Amino acid sequence: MTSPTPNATPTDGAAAAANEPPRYVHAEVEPRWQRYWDENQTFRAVRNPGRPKRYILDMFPYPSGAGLHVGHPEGYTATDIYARYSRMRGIDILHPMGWDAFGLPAEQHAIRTGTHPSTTTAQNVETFRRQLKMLGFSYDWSREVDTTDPGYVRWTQWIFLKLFERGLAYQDRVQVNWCPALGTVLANEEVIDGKSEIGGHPVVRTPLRQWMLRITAYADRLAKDLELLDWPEGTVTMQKNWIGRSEGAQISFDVQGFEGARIDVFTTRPDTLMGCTYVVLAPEHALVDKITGAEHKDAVRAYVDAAARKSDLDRTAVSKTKTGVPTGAMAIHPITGQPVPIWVADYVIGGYGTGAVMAVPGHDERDFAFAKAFDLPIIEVVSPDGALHASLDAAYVDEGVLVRSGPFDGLKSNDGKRAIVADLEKRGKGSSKITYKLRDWVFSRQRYWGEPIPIYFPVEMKDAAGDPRKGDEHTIRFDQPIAVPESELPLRLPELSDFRPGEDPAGPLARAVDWRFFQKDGQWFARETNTMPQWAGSCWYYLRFIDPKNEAEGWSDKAYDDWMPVDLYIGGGEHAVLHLLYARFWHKVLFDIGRVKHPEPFMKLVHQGLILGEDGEKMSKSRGNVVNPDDIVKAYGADCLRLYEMFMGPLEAVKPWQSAQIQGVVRFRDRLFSILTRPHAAAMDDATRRLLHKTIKKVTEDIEALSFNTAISAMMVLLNHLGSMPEPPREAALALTLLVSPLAPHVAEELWKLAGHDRSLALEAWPSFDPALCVDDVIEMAVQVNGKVRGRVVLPRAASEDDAKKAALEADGVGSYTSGKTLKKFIYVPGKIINLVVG
Ligand code: ANZ
Repeated sequence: MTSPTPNATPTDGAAAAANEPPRYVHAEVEPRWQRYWDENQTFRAVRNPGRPKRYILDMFPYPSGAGLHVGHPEGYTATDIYARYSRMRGIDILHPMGWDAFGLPAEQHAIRTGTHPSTTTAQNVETFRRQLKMLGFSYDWSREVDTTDPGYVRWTQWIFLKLFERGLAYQDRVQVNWCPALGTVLANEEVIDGKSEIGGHPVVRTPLRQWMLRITAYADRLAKDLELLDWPEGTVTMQKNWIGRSEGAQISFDVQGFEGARIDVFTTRPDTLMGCTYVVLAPEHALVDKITGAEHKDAVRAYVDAAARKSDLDRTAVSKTKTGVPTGAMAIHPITGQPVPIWVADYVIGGYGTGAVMAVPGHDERDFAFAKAFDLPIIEVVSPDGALHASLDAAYVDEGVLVRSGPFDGLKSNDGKRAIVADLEKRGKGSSKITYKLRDWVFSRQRYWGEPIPIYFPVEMKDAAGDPRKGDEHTIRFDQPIAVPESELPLRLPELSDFRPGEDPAGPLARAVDWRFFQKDGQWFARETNTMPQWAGSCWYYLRFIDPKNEAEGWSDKAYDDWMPVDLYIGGGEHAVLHLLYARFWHKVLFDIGRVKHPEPFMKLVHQGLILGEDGEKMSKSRGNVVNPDDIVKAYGADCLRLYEMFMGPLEAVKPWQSAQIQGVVRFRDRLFSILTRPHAAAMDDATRRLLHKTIKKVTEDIEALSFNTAISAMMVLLNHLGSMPEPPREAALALTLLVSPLAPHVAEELWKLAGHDRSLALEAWPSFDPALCVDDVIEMAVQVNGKVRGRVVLPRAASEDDAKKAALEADGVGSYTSGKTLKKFIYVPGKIINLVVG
């Protein structure tokens, strides 16, 4: 199903008539090929039995009002090169694109202008699609997905119901960052110094009913399965740190004089237990009130109030001055039975471990600083070498040998941990334990432009004849959530004309009373008015791409077997933690219910480096250093933008935009066109053949390694060589056209056509190389001085006389026979004789 390749427009007709190569006019050539690819569906993803496949995925964009910026095409060009190259290797390719289109900006625009977010989103999508098509990416556009499309939302909601059925979606009252101005809860990352990241509005901490996802149930697998992945080391580490798995022990301290009151602490260092000289409770710990002595009550209460206003990050910084107050109560050391004082201090966090610690100032930096500040005893119980030290200048935090630890003296830390935990177990005072920093995921947002959560609740009317839509008094039984039946999905958003959040934390959907309340068999019900966070849609879009039109299920098993898992995933490092963690979590839940067959979705991951402005600073409107891809394409063409962004440096590197360097790739593109459209020679000389095969090898290996800048350099070298010939050999010209086509597809298609082909080169076979021709043809030769062999050199078989002379004079062992003498004669027979005649 291929139509003949498109003809050039009359702009270059005159040149053609004069029998000269047509001038290259990117503004005419590029759209012409883009239309051709579209009309011929050149890049439709088709699975051919028996062929290998590659699923090559970009992190799909949020279609913002600003349009594409030059950071987008960086990663998108990289995946496109890999996809185009792989197709030519005879591999079936799935390379899709879509829109992560729910989000706050569209909603805020709606609030400002009254335009419905779906209208704004559609306009922005239109712009993004036009811009991406203008760059010539080989997406299968028939698979485009939009997370706001009801046909997509339906399956996002379906997955939510699976989570709900399994107890992985639940409600809780949680302390949240409530931003009244934005009318929504914000993630900790979205709050900076008590203000919203977007807009700088005040944020307060308040408890609110929320939907939570139990990601902590998957903490262990999320940490462990990182091993299966070919991901950047930094990203793996960040995921690990976010999950924060700690192995240690939970230890119980009784409280003197309080029958049944027990303080549980979590520690990673049970080997230091004999050095515990006090216990600390977090200000929010449940026991604080109960055990605080009368004379300490006022101070403790004031301290607890002050702590509630600080962020966890401020509280736990190692460098921060330690603050705290004594409770007056004493804890009983579980092994020695000695009393140790109980303090309240905000360096202990309520939400981590048990919210209490056994303080060991000898071996923990924070405890050390605290003990110094409040003059508490510091005891060395772990020594690097087992020797005793009279005092410590600083906490010794490494492991070592136990000292001053009674029956455990002399044990190495590891054995000490085991022995102490075993002893505690016998006493019923402790056991080994694993904790995670990962918290459950707050999954509800109090805003309009998101997926409705498909849940409703019974409504109790005060007066049986009342109508909750009219505001008659009623109680919503949030404790009795009911799933919307799957057959009723998608649950669509109500039409609203006012998107303002308002003061009601239930969100704007609460105002759509006809949507919210409904009656069934005489009973009133109320829909959930929270919506899902923007993360939801991007948690599973890679699965929709494999089967985007399926109306019976989110994706079929057949489509799954055809395309999953994702073989290469490229996107920004800003998604190193949350998006990837959330998507992996959903994938594992889908694995457990049998809907996916691999434990992990994204096998290989690469982050493209940030492109900075010309001034070396992050691009931003306010700095005025933003480069608009539209301008670059207009001035130089899409191929040059693609080539330039790949030539800037390694894909992963952070690099500044440099306008001057664009000229370099423009020259390369123009020379490609002018040199390769010269008359072709039928024969190819040996040197050209060798260089060609070496170039094919290098470009092939570089593209496999995603090292595009070096691939371009290699092609430049070959082009220079061909440029030195009035008639470059046809075989070399065609091979270079194919090699450059993944990077600069428009000029390559045009060259291919001008060379007499009538089909796109996108499905041509990738050039192959003969390894034998890629080995440098070198030879070892003896170096004679006045007829006697004095050394050896390794030279290309056809080395020039100058090169041979230079190498011979520098050869090991030759210098002592030539120094201080003059070279009278140099005899060189390539491959046979080198003789230096000196005197
Ligand atoms: C005694 C001890 C002795 C500790 C020692 C460390 C060194 P990670 O690795 O982060 O899990 N800790 C426990 N719960 C805490 C909380 N809610 N807020 C602040 N700190 C808390 O660290 C676990 C260690 O952090 C625990 O081990 C505890 O201090 C502290 F030489 O217990 B350790």
